[in-house]
Amino acid sequence: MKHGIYYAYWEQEWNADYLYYIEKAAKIGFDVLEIAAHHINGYSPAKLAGIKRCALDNGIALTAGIGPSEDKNLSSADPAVRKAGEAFFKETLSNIAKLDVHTIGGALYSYWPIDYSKPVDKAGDRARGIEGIRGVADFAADLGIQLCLEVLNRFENHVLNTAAEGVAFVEEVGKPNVKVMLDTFHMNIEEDSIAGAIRTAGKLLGHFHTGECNRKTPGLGRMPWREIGEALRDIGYDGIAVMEPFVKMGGTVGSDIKVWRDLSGGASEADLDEAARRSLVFQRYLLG
Ligand SMILES: [Mn+2]
Repeated sequence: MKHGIYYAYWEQEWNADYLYYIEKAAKIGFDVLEIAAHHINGYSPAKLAGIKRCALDNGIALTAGIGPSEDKNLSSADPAVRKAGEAFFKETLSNIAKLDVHTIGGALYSYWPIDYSKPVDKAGDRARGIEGIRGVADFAADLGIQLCLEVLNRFENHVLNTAAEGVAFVEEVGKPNVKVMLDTFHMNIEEDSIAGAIRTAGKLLGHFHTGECNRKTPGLGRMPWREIGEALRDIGYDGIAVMEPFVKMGGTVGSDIKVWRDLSGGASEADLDEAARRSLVFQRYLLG
């Protein structure tokens, strides 16, 4: 298993200098840095090439995360929005391919953050989401990219809340490069058994996010890491475990993630680096 971290641990805005975080992740000892795909369509070819080169030079593989905005939602009831979503995905996939990214995860089948002030049509969104993902899956496959559909808790999405729902969705899509993605933070809210959910995903598990129940770095809370490690070994998971901690208030990241207190204990950037390093040691030991 390879181990990574999501850059937004250190950031309060989604747009960031990825060169800086590639070097930081490498120095701490990570194999992988996960970046947000939201802004890269505005990057020049030279900037994309520079990021790819920096990752290569630092021995870091990149993965991408995304929560499409509401106007690019593949499951929208509005055909024009679905069309915009497909165009957005094709452009984004082409650009992340230039970064040598082979895994993109998140609420690809929907949008994020969800606006629950509007009525929810779970069955309709699910059906349109399946068609939408099917419509971009071959395009992604041609670029060597797997689409990992993240199962989210009820407060952030309504289409996929459990591993079983993720598996049923992915099986209905029926494309080999479309996989289930699980995240311990969301599983803690929705699953009867966290290990059971991992076993339910089984061979369809394509990407894995880690974090404590309150999104602190793995090892600081009460998540059953030993049980999680056993389940990942049972299913023969040999993908990437990306820790996705959020511990600082502020900015768009703080408000989108709903961080309303400083969970870092007033940590400096150096303290955050050290906490990530300790968590990486812990995660390698328990997950493998
Ligand atoms: Mn996640």
